[in-house]
Amino acid sequence: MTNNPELTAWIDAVAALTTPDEIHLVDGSDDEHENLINQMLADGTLEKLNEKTHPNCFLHRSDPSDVARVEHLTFVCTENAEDAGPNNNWMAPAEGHAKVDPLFKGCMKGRTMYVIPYLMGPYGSPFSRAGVEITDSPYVVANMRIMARIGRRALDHIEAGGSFVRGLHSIGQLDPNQRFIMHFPEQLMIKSFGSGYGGNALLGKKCHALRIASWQARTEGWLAEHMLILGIEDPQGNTSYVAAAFPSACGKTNLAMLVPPAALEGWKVWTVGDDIAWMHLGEDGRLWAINPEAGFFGVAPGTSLKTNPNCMNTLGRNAIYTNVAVTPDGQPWWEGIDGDKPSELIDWQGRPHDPANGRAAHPNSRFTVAASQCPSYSDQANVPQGVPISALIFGGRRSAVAPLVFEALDWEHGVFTAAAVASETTAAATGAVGQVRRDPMAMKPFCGYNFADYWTHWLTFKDKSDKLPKIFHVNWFRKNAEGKFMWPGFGDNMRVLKWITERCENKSNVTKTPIGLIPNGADLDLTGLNLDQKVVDALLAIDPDIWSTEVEAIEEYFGSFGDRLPSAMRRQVERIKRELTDSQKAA
Ligand code: GTP
Ligand code: SPV
Ligand code: MN
Repeated sequence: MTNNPELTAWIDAVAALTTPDEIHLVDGSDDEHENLINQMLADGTLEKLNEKTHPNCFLHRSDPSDVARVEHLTFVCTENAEDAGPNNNWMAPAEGHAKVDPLFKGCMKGRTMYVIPYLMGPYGSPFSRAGVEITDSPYVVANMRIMARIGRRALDHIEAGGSFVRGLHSIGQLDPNQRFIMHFPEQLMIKSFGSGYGGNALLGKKCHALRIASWQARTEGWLAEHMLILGIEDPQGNTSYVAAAFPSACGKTNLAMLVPPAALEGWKVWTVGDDIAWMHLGEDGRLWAINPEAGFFGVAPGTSLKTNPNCMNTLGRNAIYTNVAVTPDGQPWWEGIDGDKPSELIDWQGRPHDPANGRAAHPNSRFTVAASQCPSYSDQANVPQGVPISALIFGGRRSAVAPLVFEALDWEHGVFTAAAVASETTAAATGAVGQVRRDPMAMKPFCGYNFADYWTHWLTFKDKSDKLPKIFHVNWFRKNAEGKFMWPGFGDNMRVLKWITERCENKSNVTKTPIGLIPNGADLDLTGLNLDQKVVDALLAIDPDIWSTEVEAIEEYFGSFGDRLPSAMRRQVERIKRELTDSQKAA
């Protein structure tokens, strides 16, 4: 199958354990893909959607108990528990293997075992990394084909002697009680059992490109982050790049494909990536980012021509939809899509839609589609060295507390700000929705090691370069007393991006507050936006009382990391507390 002896030995060992009927080395060809699709149409794994309106599009309904990432069943298995940190579920590697290996025993009997060589990152990039996922799910193969660069060219990379991450996956019986997503960063290995869904099963994505890669990035001096990458072109035609980390289902895909409002004439946004960024310091001292992925696995609900036209124009063809609803004529449908709600729908579980059963599309229903189909796809997206990053943006979904935007004072304060991000939980993971939790750098579910060590790693960059990006914090999700979003969001987020771009050129003025630098009223371009000045003021206000409580919560959270917490984090807490007290006294 392959001339790489390590890979051959591993394939043989997995086959001996899982006893598949057949073994198929995935080459990524069109013929192979067509065969897989036909097989899935025949066995009901996929349903064909309306060929006229949605050419080459398919619907998959996952098991109703298998619709999102499962954080409580996700483990980081390191020799030393402290290395995984309080931010991860931990098991010793031997224990982890002993837990899952018996589940894999004979699990592919009657099934085909697919061996998918894949590359994360552009062909020819020194930053790209290879992996091999072995899976018994043809749905995973079809999705990996969109999300990563799979097949022959990835195998060439491995056969040329590169190391690769081993990912073993089986859907098992889709039993939530026999489901584990295990990571062995010291062994560059992933074992995932019992789920066919997204981040649990497409192992190149969160498991490899974040949990394993973040571990590698620390030891090798780079960053693997849960970030979109976009280019901002100004009316003069100059493009600068930013990367932004928001927690799952908090606006990365939407920001990455933003269409500026008409009033901001001449501004354009170019999409490089929508979920993951790998960043390296260049010889010029700047941070350069690549998108390791090749496709989007995006949230369907809320996506419309109004909110995200570039996305709607991306996903209408050659796409796989998971857990959306369908109209009687076979078109995908979800809450928030354009037009009126059709009187008849089939819901995400395949039943005639009855509002008594909840929403028609699952709140975490998704589309899988090639990035190259996106109208705003950047011509720099496949450049081997990546794009130079001028600003890093962090944020969360906070109905209160966090202002629309602020700028960190310097790198150390920026790392603190990112580490202190909190956000309301969403349907992207199982569990309660809408609960505020700390989600540092939007990496709570994805950092493959102790957050304290991760912040220390972030802080080391300060001494390595004086050309690091500026750091910002944003929040599109503030709500008023009626529970309505105060900021229009989506395309209008361009107004904040424009201010950020200007700040990177040290153009506009700011007001200093204890938590960071806030735009001066007139500097945030609100032309054409009919927003009451009172609302703008409220969006930018920093209330010292509310923030005192917030900083206490941050301090308490940091306390859970004990002695490993970098002293810079404590220093920032103390400074902000002191300055808040001063401003309370002054008031
Ligand atoms: P993952 O793929 O889970 O990582 O999510 P994501 O961070 O890419 O989030 P996405 O852009 O898919 O947005 C998630 C949800 O938030 C969707 O329902 C969007 O419609 C909604 N959303 C995105 N941006 C905004 C915004 O600026 N304002 C408001 N109110 N909602 C937004
Ligand atoms: C996320 O939850 O951040 C996602 C979807 O991007 S998943 O691939 O399931 O992780
Ligand atoms: Mn994501």
